[in-house]
Amino acid sequence: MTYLSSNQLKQYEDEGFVYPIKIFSKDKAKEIRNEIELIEKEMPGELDKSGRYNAHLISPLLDEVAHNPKILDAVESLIGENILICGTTLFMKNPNQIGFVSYHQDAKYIGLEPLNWVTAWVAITDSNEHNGCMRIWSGSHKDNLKKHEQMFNEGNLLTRGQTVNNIPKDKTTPIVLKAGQMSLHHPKVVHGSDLNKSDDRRIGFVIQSYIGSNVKQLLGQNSVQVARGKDDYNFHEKISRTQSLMNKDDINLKKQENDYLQDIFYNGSSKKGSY
Ligand SMILES: O=C(O)CCC(=O)C(=O)O
Repeated sequence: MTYLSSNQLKQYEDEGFVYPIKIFSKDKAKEIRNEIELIEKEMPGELDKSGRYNAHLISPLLDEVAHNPKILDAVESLIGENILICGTTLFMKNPNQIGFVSYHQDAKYIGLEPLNWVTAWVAITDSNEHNGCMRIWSGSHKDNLKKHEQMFNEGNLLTRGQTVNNIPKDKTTPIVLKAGQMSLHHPKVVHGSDLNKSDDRRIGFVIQSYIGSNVKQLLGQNSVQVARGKDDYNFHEKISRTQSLMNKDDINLKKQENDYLQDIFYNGSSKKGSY
């Protein structure tokens, strides 16, 4: 059992994130990286742009991470025992490429309410200041949602370049993780990341997000997998877990899910008037 300790719960409450939490070994992380890179080799483009969403639907090792009991124990400490997986994202930054994430709050554009949900950022490679680890503005989850501008800057890994301006950089914490460790962050905490200045890739597999079964999608449609407990609310369509690596039916399912997501990201804001 790896439920969060009282110190970890306090860190989450005070700062809006908790880390580092060890989930699996460095060797396991390498195995996962190899599977991601095999998909990239066999299916060029499959994990690019919007293809980076929901890779757990075609990768058995990423599926295993999303359902990892250690992660679920920690998540249960924050959102309760009925846990749904409502999507995942691969945040990959290659060396010698412009790639950053503008500062934003997930709750601003994801459409999941109430905010009984949490995002898990799992390091598949080491993640540090040199290769552009995530940085989080400590305590910012206690404020209201902030104004975001849409800035379509080259290299921004966010679909619509959602940006909170004037971030006090000195109040941000670099979330330094070893491969196999994770952080958990609050829906309202402001976070982003800088360029990868190293000569290797930086890969984060992000379960975005784990939601309590009482959480609705207000901007469109999400499908979910029940990761733990039960779903008495039935707000979302259920989808099955991957059958095998790069299985044809799973690839189609991933595409369907990513089409739903595009609708949330591109049309959702007008429904809610978020920007
Ligand atoms: O991987 C990154 O650099 C940022 C990730 C992020 O924005 C998120 O996990 O919500």
